[in-house]
Amino acid sequence: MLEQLEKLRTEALEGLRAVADGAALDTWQRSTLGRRGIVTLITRRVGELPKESRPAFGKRANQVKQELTAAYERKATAVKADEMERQIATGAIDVSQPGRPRPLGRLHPSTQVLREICRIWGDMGFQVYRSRDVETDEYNFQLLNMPPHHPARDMWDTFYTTQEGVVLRTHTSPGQIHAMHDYHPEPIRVILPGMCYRYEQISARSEIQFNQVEGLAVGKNITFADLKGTLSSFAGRLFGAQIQTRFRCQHFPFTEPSAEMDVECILCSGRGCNVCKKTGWLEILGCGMVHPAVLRHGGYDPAVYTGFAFGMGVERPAMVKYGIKDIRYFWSGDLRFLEQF
Ligand code: FA5
Repeated sequence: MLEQLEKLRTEALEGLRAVADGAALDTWQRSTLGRRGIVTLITRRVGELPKESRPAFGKRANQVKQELTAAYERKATAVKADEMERQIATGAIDVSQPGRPRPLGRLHPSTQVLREICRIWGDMGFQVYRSRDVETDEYNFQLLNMPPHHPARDMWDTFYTTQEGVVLRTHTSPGQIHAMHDYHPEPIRVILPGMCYRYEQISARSEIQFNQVEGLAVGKNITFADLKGTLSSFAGRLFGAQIQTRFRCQHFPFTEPSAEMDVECILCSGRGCNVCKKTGWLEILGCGMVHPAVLRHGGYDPAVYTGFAFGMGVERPAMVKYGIKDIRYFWSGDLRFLEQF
């Protein structure tokens, strides 16, 4: 049987030498080294030999198998290279054609603008403070000067959970109280970015989930002029120094006095469109001086400390910045929209 093995080896190597293309190579591989190939078949017959001859035969059969496998691999590389050269020569592969670009993932436009907003506030000396998405009624409302049944709660259409007193935060303002508890009695200058949730009528400018960036400064002698100057400076950095802004009176239970800041609608250059409700202005944030009751809830004495706070959307400024006409694009998952950023 050993002679048979040697003969088989010589014939297999000769056969391999004659192989000229991929198809013939596959056939050779199957008939020689495959599960039903001759090498496998002869190795299985080892049991027919006398016991004392079996180890020598087994050893040699392994050597032959390894030798043929190595020869096959060398041949496969050579055949592949030959075939490639033939294809190039006959023009089947156009090596001058530019490669196809691989599609790359990218950051969501909200994330891009959120990061830019955080970077600007960082440059202006504000630290990022992370607060929670799931809040208690106490922090989302009561400590912000809205006791149970207070009518001002209607300003935020709230998602309540099945757990009593637990809500999805409707704004990032409850983070103000967490920050005050953590920083007390030090002065504070923080921003609080995060997702907010409201049971809203969805429209071109309102979504049920959106990002906000809250800001809070607490210290001694902080005035409304500081608030106006800081926010105007921020708007200039985000939209460009030429952007027009305006402050309007507003009411928030947790600030007194309160205001809203609008920026000129870039989409219609102030002429009036659906997004700005024909006013030429887009509201991007609410703000005001921290209410004395809120300072007290945070542990700060309002006779000594004052502060300002603001809460801005992220998607609305992004709409202004990039000329996006409908907020619903943000969470639509439409790649034609996302790939533009
Ligand atoms: C508030 O949420 C207040 N907490 C802001 C505040 C903070 C006032 C601190 C005073 C002091 P308002 O509901 O107006 O206010 O929302 C603030 C900003 O979030 C809006 O100007 C807007 O840019 C964005 N926003 C509000 N609702 C939506 C919505 N449904 N879809 C997208 N953006 C929204």
